[in-house]
Amino acid sequence: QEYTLVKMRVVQPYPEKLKFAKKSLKNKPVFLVAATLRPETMYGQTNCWVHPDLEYVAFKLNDESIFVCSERAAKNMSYQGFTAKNGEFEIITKLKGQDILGAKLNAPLSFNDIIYTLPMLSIKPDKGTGVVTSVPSDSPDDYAALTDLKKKPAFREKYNITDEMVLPFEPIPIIEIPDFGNLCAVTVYDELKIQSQNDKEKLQIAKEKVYLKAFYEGILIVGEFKGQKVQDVKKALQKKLTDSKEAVIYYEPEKTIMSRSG
Ligand code: ZZB
Repeated sequence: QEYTLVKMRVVQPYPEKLKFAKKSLKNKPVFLVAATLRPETMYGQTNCWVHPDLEYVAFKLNDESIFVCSERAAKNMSYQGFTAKNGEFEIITKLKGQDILGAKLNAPLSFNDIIYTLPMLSIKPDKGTGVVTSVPSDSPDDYAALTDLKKKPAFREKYNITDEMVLPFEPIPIIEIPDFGNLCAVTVYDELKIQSQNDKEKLQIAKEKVYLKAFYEGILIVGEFKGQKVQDVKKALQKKLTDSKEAVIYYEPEKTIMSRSG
């Protein structure tokens, strides 16, 4: 499986736990890296998700910048030429998702200059990097999780998330899809009467409803490829992001192969 790894730069002031590692960071840029299949949606990023209870690592790349992601993903990256020595990666510090919640980020292409790192409880530890970028206009999971945080002050408090990190951020219309309008995730969320990010079955149906339709019939309504079909610009946007070093290509081994080899 090929993903686009979007580099979301951590902006000062760093979270306490990253400051601790500052000596070894030597002002090198630190990125939370999110695996996505939808590079064409990056205009609509409103926040980044991490799981509060999952473990993440900060490790050094061969260009000395720092990536934060799951240890499993770091290991995969070390076999894909990201680090100085094949199969090896130098962990600067281990972190819990909790430790990076609230971190300020600058994300490529996003219409928001600054977005925040927020908690999502449905993040799968064994997929991608464990860091997920949030596009609530086009991803039902993201819209559900953002709506949960907006609706439930107690949920924000539990994770020390302030109002300013959540309340100003609305889904941004970026792709027009026939029958679904320009906020397809909001459309299906309402249609299926989804209640929260824990509504697993409905969210699965919601995703299936929009996925193929977005790919084959979606039209970008923003950015330099405005007016073009999603299927025609996906590759071009991936290339734009990798050429500008705001993203890299990352491969995930098939799970069946992983389990066969132990
Ligand atoms: C931006 C985005 C915009 C995404 C969208 C989806 C959608 P798939 O197809 O099942 O492989 N993702 C990545 N890693 C994780 C994880 N560890 N746990 C939970 N979710 C994760 O799903 C790939 C997508 O799942 C990725 O693409 C990422 O969210 C999320 F408009 O990135 B996506 C209808 C979906 N729309």
